Amino acid sequence: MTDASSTPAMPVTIHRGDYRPPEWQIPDIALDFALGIDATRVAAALSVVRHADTPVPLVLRGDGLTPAAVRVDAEVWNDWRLDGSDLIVDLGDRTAATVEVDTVVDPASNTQLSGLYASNGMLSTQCEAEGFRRITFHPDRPDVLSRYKVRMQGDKAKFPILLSNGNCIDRGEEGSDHWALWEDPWPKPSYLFALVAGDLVVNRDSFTTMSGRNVELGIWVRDGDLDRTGHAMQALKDSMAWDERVYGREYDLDLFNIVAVSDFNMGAMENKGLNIFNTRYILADPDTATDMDYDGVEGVVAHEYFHNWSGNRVTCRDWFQLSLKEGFTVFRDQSFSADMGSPAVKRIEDVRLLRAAQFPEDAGPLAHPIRPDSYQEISNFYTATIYNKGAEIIRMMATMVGPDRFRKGTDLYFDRHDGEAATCEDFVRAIEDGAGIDLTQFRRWYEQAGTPRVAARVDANAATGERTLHLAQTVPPTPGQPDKQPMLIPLRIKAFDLDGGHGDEAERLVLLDRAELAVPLGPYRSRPMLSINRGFSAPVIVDFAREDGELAWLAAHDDDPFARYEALQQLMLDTLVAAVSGEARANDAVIDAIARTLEGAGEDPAFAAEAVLLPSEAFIGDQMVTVDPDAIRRERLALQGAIGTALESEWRAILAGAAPPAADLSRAAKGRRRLRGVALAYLAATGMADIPALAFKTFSDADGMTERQAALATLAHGDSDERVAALDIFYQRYRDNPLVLDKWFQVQAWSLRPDTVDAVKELARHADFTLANPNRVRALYGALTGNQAAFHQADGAGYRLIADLVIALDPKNPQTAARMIPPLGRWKRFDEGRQRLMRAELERILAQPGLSRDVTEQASKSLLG
Ligand code: B3K
Ligand code: ZN
Repeated sequence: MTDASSTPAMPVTIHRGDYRPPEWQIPDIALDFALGIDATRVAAALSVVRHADTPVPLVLRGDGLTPAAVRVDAEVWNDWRLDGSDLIVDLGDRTAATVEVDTVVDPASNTQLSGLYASNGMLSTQCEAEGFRRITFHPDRPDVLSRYKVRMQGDKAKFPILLSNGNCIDRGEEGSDHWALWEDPWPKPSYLFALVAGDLVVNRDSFTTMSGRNVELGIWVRDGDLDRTGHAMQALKDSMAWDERVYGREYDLDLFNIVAVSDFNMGAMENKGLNIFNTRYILADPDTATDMDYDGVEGVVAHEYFHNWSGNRVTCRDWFQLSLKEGFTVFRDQSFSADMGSPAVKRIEDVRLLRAAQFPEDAGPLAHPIRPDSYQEISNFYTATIYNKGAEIIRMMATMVGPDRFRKGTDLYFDRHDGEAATCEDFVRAIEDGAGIDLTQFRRWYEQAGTPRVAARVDANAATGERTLHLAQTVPPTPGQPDKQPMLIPLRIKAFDLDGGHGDEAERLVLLDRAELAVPLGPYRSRPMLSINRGFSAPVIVDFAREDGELAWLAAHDDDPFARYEALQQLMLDTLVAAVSGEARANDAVIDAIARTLEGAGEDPAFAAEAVLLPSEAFIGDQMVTVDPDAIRRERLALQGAIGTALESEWRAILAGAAPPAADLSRAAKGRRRLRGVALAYLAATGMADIPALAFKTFSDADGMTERQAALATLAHGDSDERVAALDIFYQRYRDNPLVLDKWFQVQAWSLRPDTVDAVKELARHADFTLANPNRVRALYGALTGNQAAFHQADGAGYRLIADLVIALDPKNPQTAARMIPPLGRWKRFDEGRQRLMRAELERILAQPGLSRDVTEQASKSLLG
């Protein structure tokens, strides 16, 4: 297998409107693997059935494969040819046949981590979206569903454990080899195929389903990692119970296996009955994982488990429908995590992620609707838009109909489409029919890209005191979509009456379904306190001119915690944007609001910690016409320092008590640790002389990773001897633990120090840095692109570093290389000097010979702006 063979010179654009049903279906597949790290022989037998009315050849997609032999109905067959990398088999006028194709793949040299690859001496697969064609010739499209029987044979010592989808129905030995036969009774698309062979140990448990069936659960890891799998196992059992309770969905096999792999392009993969995970989302113990890592494990285990219904039992007709499974499954995992912890904090985290990752995507050259109309490389569409905006679209439907009717809709969806490859339209129609709602206009969320803006204003009839809320929406132009239609935007609002007059204090759901809408609020003696888009009921930007004191009032009194958070954030944002624009503005209102939030922190410290965090540098930049990264950094640090100084005693009091024991993972303990991290960061921004020693003490005293990492990150921003000592101690202690070593790279790339770009350049030459591991690449370079002032250093050194990375990584791992490009594509938002430098780097990338389709698509679209 040569990686270059998957690199066409001219990328072809695939259009959603060109969908045609498959001409051949494959009800059954038998695969026989003779396993080897450098050479695995794959014998595939496809039982094909023609669905086209007239004779058509069978087209089997391949990527880097050569057929070693082709047989049809057990006879050697010569009526085949290669068309590019695809195998075309002429079957004459047959309507059914068994087509056998033998291939050989080289897992050791598969650095793309797509298809069958070797990682740490074990073999594993990643087939979504189009990796199966790197293992054997196949239509490799999600609307071809088959029952799989998989035989695998290999050296007992090298591959003691042999796993695939479904149930193991037979096994045996042959000399130094052993073999296993797996059968998956559920028809599935090729992207859900999985195989793992290696030296693994298992954490076993079981789950009894709601109908009383016993399911054997296994989490497979490398020797030595077993004692870090407990949290993932608990999360799995919690997910299984939750999906039964909330969606009525029961697991459907006797076995559910998860394997953790250290080299993995994404977070995890929902292969039927055999989920494969990035170790990052399985392994956790208090010494090595932060509370946030624990939450990540729980959320991703749930996400992949939930795919068993939303994705596997009902799959996607084509890849344009990706959000059908991803948006819905993200919504399901978000709801699960909210139920397991704090709904308010979870909502804040999800909205923060949406604003950090999706809003910029929607506002830039790579903007696309949650159901895209075209793509060149589908791997580039595993985006925040498909996933996170997709989840918001599902959430809006749920908000509009309420939980009971939503459940009727999803029941109908699963009933109607079980065993099928469905479309987003199928989902919307099931919600319409099951929940009883007309979603005609709502469908525009699937069609139109861009984040809608809603301008809101309240006026009064002087004679009657009657107040009216005026709403006006605009959807910005995006690539290929210059003109937009009005969306259906559900806004939860409440107008508080501060003056004791008759007011409408009940929350209501306003459906903004046209360009402009006037909503009567009722009579109020004074201007009502408007709380709008409560709970972030719609993924939009609301522009509402506030009078002095309003945001502070809402931050203190709104009965929706998300709205309290939002008001305090807006107050901070207004203050920061004014400062960056050179307007003098007092910090008192922000400081008072934070003080008040801290007073109530005892009840919900996690909420308080979230609420008092300053908006990120990137989010401040998103509010500006031209982003000034240096001024944003300066003013944000200045405000942080001012808050640190003004509330010094409060922060010190938070830190004075002992930290909760690291093994205490209760909501309260996690919240207190989070607040302590925030307190330390505020104090550090003051520049007070004793802070490095205090941070170092926190670092040294820490009995777990949450406190240790927070203290290390704080020290990493500064210039103290303690910084050098802590980084060294951390490195020596964890140099053999790859996931923790990632943190060591990451905190240095996150540093607010002026020399961070140079430090990253240096770290890339560190003996422990490697381009072969996507986690390590993201830890160093991904952290740099998230460090706004460093990445956008005025001399362009940050841009150059990322472009150099993309160029070096593309021949090895195009998927991960392409994911580093979008930050360079935001050039339009910056000053002319930076624009020129960013574009020059995109041009330099595009000038490289033999670029992958992945990088070509992302870089060329990014250059267009
Ligand atoms: N469905 C996988 C994504 C795999 C994509 C690979 N290019 C992970 C998930 O969303 O659950
Ligand atoms: Zn998913």
